[in-house]
Amino acid sequence: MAPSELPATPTLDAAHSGIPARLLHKATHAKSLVYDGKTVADTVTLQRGLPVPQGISKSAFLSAIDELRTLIGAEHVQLNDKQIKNGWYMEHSNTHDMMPIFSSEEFIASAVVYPGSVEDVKLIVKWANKHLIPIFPISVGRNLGYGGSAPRVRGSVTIDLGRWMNKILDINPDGFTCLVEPGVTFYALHEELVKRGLDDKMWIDTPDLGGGSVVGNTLDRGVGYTPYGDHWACHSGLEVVLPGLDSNGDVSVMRTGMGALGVGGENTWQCFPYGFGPYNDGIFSQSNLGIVTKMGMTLMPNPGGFESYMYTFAKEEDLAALIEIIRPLRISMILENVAQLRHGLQMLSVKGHPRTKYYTGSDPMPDDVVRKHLRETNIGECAWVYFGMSYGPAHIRRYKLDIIDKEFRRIPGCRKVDPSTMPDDEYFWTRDRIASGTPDLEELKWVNWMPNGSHIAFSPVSPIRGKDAENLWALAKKRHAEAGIDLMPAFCVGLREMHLIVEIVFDSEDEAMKKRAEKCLRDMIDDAAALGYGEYRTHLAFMDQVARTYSWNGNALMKFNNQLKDTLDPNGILAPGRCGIWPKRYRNRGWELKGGETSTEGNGVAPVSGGSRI
Ligand code: EUG
Repeated sequence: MAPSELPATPTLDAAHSGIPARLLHKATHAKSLVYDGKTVADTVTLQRGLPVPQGISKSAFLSAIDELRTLIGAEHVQLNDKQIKNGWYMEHSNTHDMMPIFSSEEFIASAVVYPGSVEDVKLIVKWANKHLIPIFPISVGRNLGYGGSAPRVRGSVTIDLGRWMNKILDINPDGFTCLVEPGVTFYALHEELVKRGLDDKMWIDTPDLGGGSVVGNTLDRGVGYTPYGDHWACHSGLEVVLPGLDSNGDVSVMRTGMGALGVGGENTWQCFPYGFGPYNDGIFSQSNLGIVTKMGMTLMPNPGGFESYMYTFAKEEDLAALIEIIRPLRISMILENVAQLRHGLQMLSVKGHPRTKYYTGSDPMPDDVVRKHLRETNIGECAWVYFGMSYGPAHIRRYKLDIIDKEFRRIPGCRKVDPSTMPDDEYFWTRDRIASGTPDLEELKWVNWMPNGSHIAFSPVSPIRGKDAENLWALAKKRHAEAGIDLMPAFCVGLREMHLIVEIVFDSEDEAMKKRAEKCLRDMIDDAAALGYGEYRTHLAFMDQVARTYSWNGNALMKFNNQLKDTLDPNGILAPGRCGIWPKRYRNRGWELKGGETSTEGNGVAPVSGGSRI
C-alpha cells in the first residue's frame, strides 16, 4: 500500500504513545510495510460479544461499570463489546493481544478505564474489590511478543495508566536521575532531554524499539543497549498502589526506598534505591502485587565519545568459540554494553520484506539460500554478526577496540565491517543510535517476514559459555525444524549471563502455523528447563509453564509468591495469573495453561465471603 493511502501515525504532540516528529517518516514507511502484509481487515467484530469475566453475571457487571463511570467519569471508561482493532506497533491495541497465539477473543479485556491520578487508581482498586472484578494495569501496553496490553484473565478490566498519567515529573541534570509516570515512553523521555538541551549531557537507555513505557519495561525487567542495559538494576524508587483494602476499607499507596521517609524523601528517592529495612521493590516487578504509579530512574552521563563496530563470523559452528572469547571481555567491561550477536537470517528479515521475497518453500529457509541473499547485502555472507559499541574519548576507545579486534580475529573468517561503507539506512546505524541512547523504530520490521506478522519470544538465560550457547542453539534449531519455522536467534550479552532471544514470527491468520508456533515454544521451554535454563520473561500463554520450571525444593518459590498474593490481594483482583501467580479464588480450577488448550479460562472462581480485608 502506498504510504499516502494510510492515515498518518500520531506524533508525540498528539498522543503520549506517539512517534517523535523526527521519526515520523520512518513510521510512515514502516506502517505501509505492515499494512502491505495484512490480508485481513484491521477492525474485527467480536464474535462472542462482551467478554464478561467469570464469577459475575453480565447484568451485575454492567451495573458495576456504570458505577465505575460515575467514579472516574463516563468518558474515561470504554466498554469492549463491539469491535477490536489490531493496528500496528505505533497504533497498538489496548483491549487484546494483537499478536494472538490463540483466538483474539481469549486474552481480551471487557473494558478499559483511564485514570487521571493516583486518587483515580485508588478508586478503581476499591471498586474492583467491591465487585470482585479482575483488573489488569498497563503502562503503555507495548509488551509485544509477551502479550502486549492484554490481560491474562478473559474479561479483566484494563487500567490504561499511560493515557493520562504520562508526566515526566523530574529530570535532575546534576544527579543524572529522573522520575516518571507510567505513560512516559523511551521516545518521550529522549525528546524531553532534547527539548531541554540535555541530550548531549545525559543519555537514556533504550530497548530495540522506543515506544515502550520506561516504567512498564523496567517492571518487566527489560533490557537496553548502553552500559546501563539492565533497567531494573538502574531504577531507584517506586510509588505503588496496593491491591488490598486496609482495616478501614481504604486503599493504600506506598513509596519504596528513600521515598518512604516521612519528611524530605524526595531529596534522596532517586539517589539510593534501598532505604531502610527489607528491600521490597522486587515483589512489584513481573508480579501482580501492586500498581506502580511513579518510578525513579538513573540517566547515564555522555561518556565523551562513542564508536560502534560490527564483526561478522563465517560459520555457525564458530558460535561456541566466539562466546568463550566474549565472556572474559564482557566481564572485564572491555565489551561495555549489552551487545547483540545476531544470526545472519535476522539481518535479512530486519530489512522488512516478506520471506517470500527470498524463498517460497514451506520448510525453514535453507542455509545456502540465506547465505546467497546475505552475499548481496552490505553485510556480506556470514553466519553471525556481532554489534558492539566502545565508549569514551578516542584514545580510550582505541585501547579497548584493539584488544577486541585481536581477540575476535582468533576466529578464522572473522571480518570487521567498516562503518564508512554502510549507507545511512543500513541496520548498523540503528544499533549505533540505540547503543548511544537514541530510540529508534527499525526493529519491528522483521514482523513482516510473515503475512499478518506476529511474534512470541523464547527468552532463556544462560551463563556466557560456549557450551550453553551451543545447547540452546541446538534445541532451538531442532524444534524450529520440526515446526517448519525459520530460526532467528540473537544473543544479548549481559554482565554475567546472556539472554538468548528467539522471536518466532507467525501469521496470525494461519491457524495451523499458530499451533506449530505454540508447540515450538512450549517444546523449547521444556527442553531448556531439562538442561537447567530458565526464561527471564514470557508471553501470557506460557507463564504457567515457565513458572513451573522454577520448582526448586517443592515449588518453594511459588508457595512464597502465593502467600504474598493471598496476603496483599486477598480478593484476588489484581492481574490474576500474571507470571503464573494465581489468587486463591482461581487456584485448582483449571486456569493454568499447559499447552494445546483452545480456551484460556478455567472453571469459575470461588466466591469470597464478607469481602476480605487485610
Ligand atoms: C528483544 C530483546 C529482548 C526481549 C525481546 C526482544 C529483541 C529482539 C533482551 O530482551 O525480551 C530483537
